[in-house]
Amino acid sequence: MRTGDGLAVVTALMLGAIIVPAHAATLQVVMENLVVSPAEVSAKVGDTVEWINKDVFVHTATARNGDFDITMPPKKTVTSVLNKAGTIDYYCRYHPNMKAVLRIAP
Ligand SMILES: [Cu+2]
Repeated sequence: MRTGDGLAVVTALMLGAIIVPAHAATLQVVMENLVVSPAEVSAKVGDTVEWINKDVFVHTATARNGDFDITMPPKKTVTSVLNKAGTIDYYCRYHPNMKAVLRIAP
């Protein structure tokens, strides 16, 4: 490889880092048999969470700090976009033993 080629590659990589926006991810949180899994999820602002309720009763993902309160009807999936950073403890209002943590990076 000539020196010029190497420089071009490095330049392309640098441009890529600047131009390509961070990909927003979609994460899945499953509620099944009264358990939230995974119990701890790391995400970023802009990511989408698919809240999947596999049980036959309603669940919620209720943030202790009030940042979100999502209701999942039985056997339904609800999506929400994370728009605020923070480490959020959340639980189900109907089954307070269902607890999990969502770490949202800025
Ligand atoms: Cu519940």
